[in-house]
Amino acid sequence: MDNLSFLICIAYMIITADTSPINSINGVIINATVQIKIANTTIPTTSVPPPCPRDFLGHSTSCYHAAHILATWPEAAAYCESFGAELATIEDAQEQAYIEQMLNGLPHDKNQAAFWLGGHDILTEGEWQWVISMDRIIYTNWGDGQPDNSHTSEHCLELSGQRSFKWNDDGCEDHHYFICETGIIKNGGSILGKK
Ligand SMILES: [Ca+2]
Ligand SMILES: [Ca+2]
Ligand SMILES: [Ca+2]
Repeated sequence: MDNLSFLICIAYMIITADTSPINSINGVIINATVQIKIANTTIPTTSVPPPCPRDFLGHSTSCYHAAHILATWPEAAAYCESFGAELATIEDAQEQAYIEQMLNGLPHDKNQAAFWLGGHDILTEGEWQWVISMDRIIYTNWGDGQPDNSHTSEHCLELSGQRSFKWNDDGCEDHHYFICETGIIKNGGSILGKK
């Protein structure tokens, strides 16, 4: 490289350097982040999403799949289990918010659609539990007036698009979309966060 080329190269590196944030003490630059462009390619610095099975989206330690299939609640549960997953469990407000965000990014008719979750009160009316773990449901996000056990026959839990994704109890034999959940994939292929 001749001297002229060398100077042009140095000038290019200075021009393309992103030196913020910069802290300066007595003229000495510290804590400067420098991003050098190589052949118009910027080295990616974004975080990597959690590793999930194909067609699942990751958040925290779980992966989710919103199935664009209409099924009864038992059919939906069986479908999820066939992929090593379960009907989704929403256990806190953060998980609820993530699932709402995910559904808003999908092409379902969200004003009409409902999505089965893994909750039910089949065993004892009014005692809601998650189907796989059998844990009592602690966090809830019921819509106004729900659960109402309409016609004394609503024992399965859905996210209701008509209710801005709040929860509703519905008849388990109704046909809705559904959400499957499974743990993220650890190195070696095993599932983290699930029994
Ligand atoms: Ca969950
Ligand atoms: Ca019920
Ligand atoms: Ca209801």
